[in-house]
Amino acid sequence: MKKFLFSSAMLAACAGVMAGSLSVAVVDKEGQPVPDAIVLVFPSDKSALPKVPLPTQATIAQEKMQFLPNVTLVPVGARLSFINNDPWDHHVRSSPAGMGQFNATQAGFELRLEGKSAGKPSRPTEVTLAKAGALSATLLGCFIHGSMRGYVYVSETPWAAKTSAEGLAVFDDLPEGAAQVRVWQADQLVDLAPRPFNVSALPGKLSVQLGVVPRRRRS
Ligand SMILES: [Cu+2]
Repeated sequence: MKKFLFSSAMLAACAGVMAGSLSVAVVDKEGQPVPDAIVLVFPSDKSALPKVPLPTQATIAQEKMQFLPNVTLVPVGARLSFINNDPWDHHVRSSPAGMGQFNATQAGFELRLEGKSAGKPSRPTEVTLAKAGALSATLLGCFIHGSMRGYVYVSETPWAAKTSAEGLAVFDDLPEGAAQVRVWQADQLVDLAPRPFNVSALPGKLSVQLGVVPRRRRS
């Protein structure tokens, strides 16, 4: 029996870092779930990586005067592809969004995107977010259409997720031990304090409340 236990421990050690799960619920000032918030986890144990890495390529469409998706989450070094599906031109610019440590350190970009001609496929325009080692949120706007707003969050940690329609971000394979949890949301201009969380074998739950009620997006 003792021998068996010893073997299991050895197997676990061979399989790598012990993992735990964490579900983060983001709610607004009024307690309502917040979709499209970015949840970032910084485990102290950095020897493991998520099973599913963040996508290194993302496409942002311009459709009916909106950026789709409205919030894009990518890792440092990711390529962004812009596709204008509107029949008119968009002149997309990026600029820093938010305040404090979530401020952008990303070099800005400006793209002139021709309107889509009938019967022809849209031509994508690419941008690489090469700036390393920085947390940043970039506001996307359009010089021509002032109401257009979109966001790109470039994550420095591989443990990052966008909240679902229910305001949830779920991490299934976090390294066990101490971690810091941060939340970014476009309308939350004052950075929220990082939340310490101890990841264990038991499923963890954390609720983070914004100090604002985000503007509801047009849809
Ligand atoms: Cu535009």
